[in-house]
Amino acid sequence: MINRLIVCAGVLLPTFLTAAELQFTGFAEPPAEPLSLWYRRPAKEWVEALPVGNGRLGAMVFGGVNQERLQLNDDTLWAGGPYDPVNPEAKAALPEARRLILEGKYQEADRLIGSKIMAKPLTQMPYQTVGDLLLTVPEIARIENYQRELNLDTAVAGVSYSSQGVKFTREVFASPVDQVIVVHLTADKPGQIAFSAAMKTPQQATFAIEAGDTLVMTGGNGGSAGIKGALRFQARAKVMAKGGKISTTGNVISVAGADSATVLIAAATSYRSFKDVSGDPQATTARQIAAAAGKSHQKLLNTHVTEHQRLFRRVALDLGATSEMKSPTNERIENFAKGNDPQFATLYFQYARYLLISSSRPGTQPAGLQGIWNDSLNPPWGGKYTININTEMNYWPAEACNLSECVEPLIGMVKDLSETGARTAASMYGARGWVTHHNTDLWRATAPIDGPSWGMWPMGGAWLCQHLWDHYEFSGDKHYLAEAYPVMKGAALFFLDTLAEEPKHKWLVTVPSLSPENQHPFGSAVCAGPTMDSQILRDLFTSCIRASEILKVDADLRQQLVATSARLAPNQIGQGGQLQEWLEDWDAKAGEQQHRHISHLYGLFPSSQINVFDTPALAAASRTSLNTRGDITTGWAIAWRINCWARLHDGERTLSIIRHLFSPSRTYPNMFDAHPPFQIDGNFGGASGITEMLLQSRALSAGNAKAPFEIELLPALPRAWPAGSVKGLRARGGFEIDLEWKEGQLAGATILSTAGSPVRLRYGSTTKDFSVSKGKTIRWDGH
Ligand code: FUC
Repeated sequence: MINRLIVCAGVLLPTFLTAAELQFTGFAEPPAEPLSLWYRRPAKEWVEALPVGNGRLGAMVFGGVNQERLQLNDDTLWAGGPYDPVNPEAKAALPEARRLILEGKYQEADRLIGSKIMAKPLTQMPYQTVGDLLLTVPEIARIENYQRELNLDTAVAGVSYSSQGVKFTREVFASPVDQVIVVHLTADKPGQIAFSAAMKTPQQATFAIEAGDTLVMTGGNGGSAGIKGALRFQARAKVMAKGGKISTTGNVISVAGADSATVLIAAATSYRSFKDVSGDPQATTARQIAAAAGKSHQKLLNTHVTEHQRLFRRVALDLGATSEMKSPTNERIENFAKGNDPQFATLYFQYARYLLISSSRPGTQPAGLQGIWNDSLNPPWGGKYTININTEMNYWPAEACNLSECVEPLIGMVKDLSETGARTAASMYGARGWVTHHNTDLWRATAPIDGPSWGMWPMGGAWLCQHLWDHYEFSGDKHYLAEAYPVMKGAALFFLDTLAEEPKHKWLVTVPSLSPENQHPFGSAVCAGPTMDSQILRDLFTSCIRASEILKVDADLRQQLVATSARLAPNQIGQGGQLQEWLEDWDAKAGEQQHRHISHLYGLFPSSQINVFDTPALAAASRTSLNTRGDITTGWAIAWRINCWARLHDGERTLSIIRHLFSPSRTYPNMFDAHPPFQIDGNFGGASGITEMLLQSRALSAGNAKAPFEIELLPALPRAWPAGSVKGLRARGGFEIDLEWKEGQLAGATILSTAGSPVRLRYGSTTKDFSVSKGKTIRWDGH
C-alpha cells in the first residue's frame, strides 16, 4: 500500500523526490480555497518557500517537518547609513561631457563620465536579511498527507500532516495590525507539540534569552563600499505553550508535551528616515511583543484576516476554471503552456495583488527588486530600487487593481528623493529642482552609479512622478494633488534648467543620457535625447500643466512648460518602419537587437501617448520594434511586452507571451518571477498585463469637457478566455468597473463613478459618452 502511494507521488512530483523523502505517504487533497498556492512536499530551496508579509516584516515559510525555517526580513534593514555620493568633480566635467556627445564623440564622453561624473562610491547600499527563526521538531519517521499552502484570501501560510495517528497543523501570518509574525502549532491530540526554537543570522549579532521564553537577537548592520553601518536592529521571538513545559538551554527555547504553541516574532531597526537612525529597536520590539502576547491567537488571526481582506477582496477575477486547478502549484507551472488552465492566470493575478499588499503598505518602505523577501546580505543588484523600469513596474498594477493605498510608500520615497535629489541637482548640475538617476536605496542616494552605460540617465525621478500623477488621475483627490504637485514641479524645473539644444533640428534634449541600458552603434550607451526621455518629459510636463491648472497656481511656469514641451524631440519612425530608440536612426546597427529593455516603448506602455486610436502610425512602428525585440527575454522584460501587446489590442499574441512568463524558466515553484534570479517586478508586470487585456483607461486630450477620460472594455481578450468576469478594477477619472463576458463578447459592464467625471466608454469600435454623478453607476452592454 505504502509503496504504491510512493510511486504515485513519485510520478506527480518528480522535482521534489529525494531518498530522504521516501517516508512521505498519502496524498493530500487540494485546499478548499482556490486562491491558494499548495504543495505536497516541504520547500528545499528558498524559491519554493512561501512568502508572508505585513508591508514591513516578511517571512519565507519553508514548511519543513523536522525543521521549520522562517527566513525573516525587516524592510529597513539595509547596509550602510546616511550618505551623499555626489562626485565633487562632476559639475566641472559636465559641460565637456555634453560638448563631446553633441559632437558625436561618444567614447570620449563615456571615458570622461566614467572618471569624473559617476558617484563615489560607485555602488549603493544593499538590502539585507534579518536571519532565520528555526523550529526543530523531534524526528518524525513517517508523514502522511503532507500539505503546504498559502491562502491568498486570508494571507495565512499553513502546513498540515499526520504522523502515527496525530494530525499536526502549523499556521503562519504577518499581521499588519499587530506588527508581529505569528506562528501557531497545533495537534489533534493533547500533549503532542514539541520543538526547540533558535535564531541565526549572517549579520553581526548577539543572542540572549529573556524571561525564560523570549529569544532576543541584537545586532548592527554592516557597511558597504566604504559607507559604515549606522543601524541597530533587534529581533525577538516569544514562545508560548498551552500545557506542557518550556525550558531553555544556551540560546535555545524548548517546548515539550504541549497541546498547542504560539511563537510571536517582532523585528525592528533604528531607521526613522533616510537622515535619521535614532530609533530604538529594543523598545519597539519589546512593546510589540508585549501587546500581541496580551491577545489570543484567534484575536490576532481575526484582525489580521479582516485587514487583509479589506484590500484583497476589492477585486474578484474569473477567467474560467478547468480540472487542472486541482493540481499542486508546481505542476501547474510545468503544464501551463501546454495545457488549459485559465484559473492559473487568475491565481497569478491575485498573487501579485497579495504580494503588493504584503510588501507595500502605508508607512512602510516601497517594494524593492525582491519586494521585502531576501535571504542574503548581498542580493542580486543589491535588492534595491532600480528606477529605470523595475520599481515602476512593481506599481503598474496598483491603481487599476484597486490597491491605491499600497502606492503610498512609493509616493513617500519620491518625496524623500525630491530632497536628496535637490542636493544632487544643485551640486552636480547647478540646476533647480531635483534629479535621480537609475537606482536608489534606503538612504535615497540619487547620483549616477555602476558605470556610464547604466547610471548616466537623469530620468528616474521624472518617471516616478508619473505614479504621483496616476494616483491623482485614478482618485481625483485634489487635496492629495496639492501635496504631490511641488514634487512634480521640482522634477520639471530640473529639466527646464538642463535641457540642451541639439544642433541638427534644434530640439531640446537631455544630455548626457542614454536609452536604458542599450548600447548604440558607437561603442557606448551615452547619447543625447533618447526617445524614452522625450516621452517621459512630455508626460511630466503635461501632468504639471494639468496639475497647475487644477490647483490654479504657477501660470507663468505653465506657459514655459507648454513652450518647452513643443520643442522636445518627437517620436520618429526609422527606415525599418520601427519606432526609433534614439534621436538618429541607429536601431538596426545597435549591438543587441533583442535587448530586454524596450525603453522607447514607454510611450505605448505605461504611457498612452502612443495608441492605436490617435497615433496609428506610431502604434504600427511600435509593433515593428516589438517584433524585432522578440518575446523571450528576462521575466520583467517579458511582462513589459505583455502590457505592450495588450495596448496594441492583440489578445492572442499577449497570451502567447504570458505562456513564456508562466513557465518553469520564468516562474519559480513559489510563483516568484524569475529574471532569473528572483525579481518580483515580473509578478507585478504580469498582473498589470492581465488587467490591460480586460480594461484600459486613458485621459483624452485636455479640454475635452464632454469626456476627459476613455475606458476601453475587453481590449485584448484572447480566444482561450471565452467567458468570465472581473469586479472592482479601477480606471483613470475615478471609476470602479465590474464586467462580464460570454462567448468572447462583452455581456455587460457596471461603472461606478467615484469622482463625478464624465467618461467615454469604448467596446471595439463603439464609443459612447456618459455623464454620471459621483456615487452613481452606469450600466452598458457595449452597444
Ligand atoms: C536593470 C535590468 C536588469 C535587472 C536590474 C535589476 O538593470 O536591466 O535586467 O533587472 O535592473
